[in-house]
Amino acid sequence: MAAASFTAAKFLAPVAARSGGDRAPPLPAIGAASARPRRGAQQTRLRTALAVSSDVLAGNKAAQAAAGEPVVTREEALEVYEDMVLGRVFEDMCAQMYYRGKMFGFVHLYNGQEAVSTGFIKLLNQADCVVSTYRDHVHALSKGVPARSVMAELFGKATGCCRGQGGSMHMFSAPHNLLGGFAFIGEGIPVATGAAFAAKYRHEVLKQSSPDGLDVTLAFFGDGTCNNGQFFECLNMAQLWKLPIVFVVENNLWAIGMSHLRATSDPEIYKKGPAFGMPGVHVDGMDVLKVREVAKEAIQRARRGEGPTLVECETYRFRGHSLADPDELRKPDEKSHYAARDPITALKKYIIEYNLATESELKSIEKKIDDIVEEAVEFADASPHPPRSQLLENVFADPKGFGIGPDGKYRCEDPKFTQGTAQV
Ligand SMILES: Cc1ncc(C[n+]2csc(CCOP(=O)(O)OP(=O)(O)O)c2C)c(N)n1
Ligand SMILES: [Mg+2]
Repeated sequence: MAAASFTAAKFLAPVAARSGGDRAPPLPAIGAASARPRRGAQQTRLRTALAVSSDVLAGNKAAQAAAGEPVVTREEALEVYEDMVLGRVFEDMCAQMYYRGKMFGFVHLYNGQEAVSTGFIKLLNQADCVVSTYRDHVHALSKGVPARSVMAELFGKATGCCRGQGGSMHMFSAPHNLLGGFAFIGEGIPVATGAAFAAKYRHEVLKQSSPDGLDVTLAFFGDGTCNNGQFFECLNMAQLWKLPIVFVVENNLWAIGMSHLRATSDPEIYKKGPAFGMPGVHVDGMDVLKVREVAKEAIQRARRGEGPTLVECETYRFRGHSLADPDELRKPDEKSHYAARDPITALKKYIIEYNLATESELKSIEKKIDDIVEEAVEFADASPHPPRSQLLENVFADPKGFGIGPDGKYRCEDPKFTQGTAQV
């Protein structure tokens, strides 16, 4: 059975019980494994995948916890803590820099959602791929792109990971297999599906992948994006071809100012996995250790060649949609409900309770991160702007096209170019 490696099926409390939104959705009476054979459908086409609950710490893990044993080692806990603190401090610094006029365009911060990025991406190998959205800085950091390259990119500087051509919504780094932030919602999902197809091709046809198994791709996107056709098309292809991909939905309950519960006919996104024959899993996205357990299982399934998994992480953003959003639509009690579940505070508590590290050890991690982020700002600020000749680079595939003149020089190098008088 496709979902056999996930723990037993156990259903969530109805979504209506969640905080957020202003309309209770009709409660779906659909059991996860309830997909009935359509008339004439063959037995072999029956869906066998299960939608499973987030409670992955049940069973062995619960026994471990009951016996007073932590579910992570000290090294793992500290790595995870450091990455989450890096994400938070970096984003807070971005807010400061944005309001000081150091960044241009829209900037979407990730505060509150760190458990998802860290819980998944820190389990990847270098050769594995990440595809993100416009809320992409922290995914880049978790994948190992240096903070100074991300900050310089945000400042539009030549030393940024895209040499200043991408900006906030388009982080990309080939050496880290970060295949991009994408500003159009859903746009990254086919790219991720293609990357997963390439990994399968390398493994099965070219016999090129590592002995561990297939390289895995993680596609991150939001709840609002799950009502977009590309999501459904890619779920279909990924399952049809058993691609090594994990679809990670960061369900923060809102798509700009649209409540997920108002916009979605069945708000339990994870149940859409079994509709395509893959496991769908819901996890508490404010608990990094739970996310990590689910992520481990989904990534291993993909690596073993067992195909895709859809994981819905219930999370929350602590700031407005972007730094230009006054965030007046979400109710204060909803915000405070999730603020009280801050994933970094929760992990800190866990680390101390289980004696994985002392308060002062965590403080020194926080200090180290403060220094890294300070240095990133200094580096970005001191870096040069991209040269004018870079303006049309990567815009035109045809070197004889609009961007480059017959003399082989970029047309933008013509001093008359910006005056609109250059011959093109
Ligand atoms: C194809 C497309 N349509 C509309 C938009 C405008 N838009 C920008 S963000 C957004 C909401 C996305 O919400 P969600 O997927 O939940 O992600 P979140 O911002 O919550 O991380 C929309 C509709 C867009 N970027 N792309
Ligand atoms: Mg959302």
